[in-house]
Amino acid sequence: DTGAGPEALRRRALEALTAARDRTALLTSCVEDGELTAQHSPLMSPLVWDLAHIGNQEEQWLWRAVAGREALRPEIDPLYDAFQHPRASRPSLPLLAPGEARAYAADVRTRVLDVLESTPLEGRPLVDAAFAFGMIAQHEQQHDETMLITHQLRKGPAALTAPPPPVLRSGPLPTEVLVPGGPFTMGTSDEPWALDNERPAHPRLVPAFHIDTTPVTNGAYLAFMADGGYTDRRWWRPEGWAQIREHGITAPLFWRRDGGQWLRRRFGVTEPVPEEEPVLHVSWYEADAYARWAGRRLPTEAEWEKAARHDPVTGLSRRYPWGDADPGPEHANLGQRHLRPAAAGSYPAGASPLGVRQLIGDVWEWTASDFLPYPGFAAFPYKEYSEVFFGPEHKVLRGGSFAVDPVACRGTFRNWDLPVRRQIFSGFRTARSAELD
Ligand code: AVJ
Ligand code: FE
Repeated sequence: DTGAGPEALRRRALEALTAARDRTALLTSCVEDGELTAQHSPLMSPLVWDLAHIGNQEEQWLWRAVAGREALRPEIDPLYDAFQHPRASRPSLPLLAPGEARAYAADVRTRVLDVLESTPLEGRPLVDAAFAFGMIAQHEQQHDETMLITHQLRKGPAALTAPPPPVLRSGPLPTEVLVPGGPFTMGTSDEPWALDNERPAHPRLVPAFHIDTTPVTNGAYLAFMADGGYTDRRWWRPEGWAQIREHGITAPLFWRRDGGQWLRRRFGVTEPVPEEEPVLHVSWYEADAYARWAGRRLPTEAEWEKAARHDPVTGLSRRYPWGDADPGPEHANLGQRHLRPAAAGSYPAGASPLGVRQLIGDVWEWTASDFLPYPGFAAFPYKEYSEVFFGPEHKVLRGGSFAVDPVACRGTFRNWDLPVRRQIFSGFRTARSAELD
């Protein structure tokens, strides 16, 4: 059964929940329990908070809201409410200990799988069940990316290893691609697991523009650094200039100069910065400054999505750059299979109709755009997922990183963060308007 019938929905939900839990188990078992309660960075929660928060959200949405059952641990809800406790304060909360957190998440999961077997997946009184299972699987995978960021910030020897991405390259590529002007369909109204901020589908007029064929590489970024990029105020927004001055920032996060060369530390291993890889761990301000130095700019969110989804032959928007098929290992570097981005120009099978590469996977891509609702937006199922973050203080990132699972990544998926953030798996590509030709 590969269609959209109830059995296929059920199977997809089971697979997505199971894959997420396998990843969570790996991320929370590859270090000693003592490290789960430690604060590896004030920017992040202790790993044991993510673990119990995953279980608590699952309890709230699937056990309570979908199944209509009585709360299992209502007294811990406030501890795991992200809005009540900023990340830096979470280590000092009376959190469930690692063993308790594991047992709680496992207990919720056992109950939820019973619910999945016995619940009609069509519309339910409180929340649509088919959507809720997908939302919770995505939520866990999002926290699995968050936990991988915590692992990257953690000191000490490697706890996680993975093979490097395959070398999947073909001939020389043009540096940029022209995307013709005209309307395209942005967002979605029919992707079943799309979150509220991706909805609804709506027309957008996007004038012609050029966009980089691949994300900006470490090699290109090193040229910006060598040209005094971090010491020339001309390239920087005032807030970005203030940040690099205050914190003495002269390179992407996790980079260190050793004699004549730049090294970077990744998951406990230090190595020379590979020039052909997309640059990673840069803030929106660094991406914006690089683009200005290069005589270009960041793409808007609409430009990014048009480059990723618009098929100029049919005029329709695809689910992914390569078409409507779910992401396979030949299309994109996703799912923590490899703990690094692939060389720029990789994944020819994942190219867009116009030949833009690596839009999905590898690195999150900063866009020029503020995180704002689409026309017709309706918060669903809760205001705290997206709505409370709308506004000029958050910038949109697109495309997903090597750390994102396919279930939480699509051509329409929108991520957001503060423009100063650089511990996330963030890179970028640049663009320019075509009317300046
Ligand atoms: C969409 C990645 C910004 O991690 O803050 C997790 C996802 N929302 N739990 C975040 C999320 C609630 C969210 N981002
Ligand atoms: Fe969460």
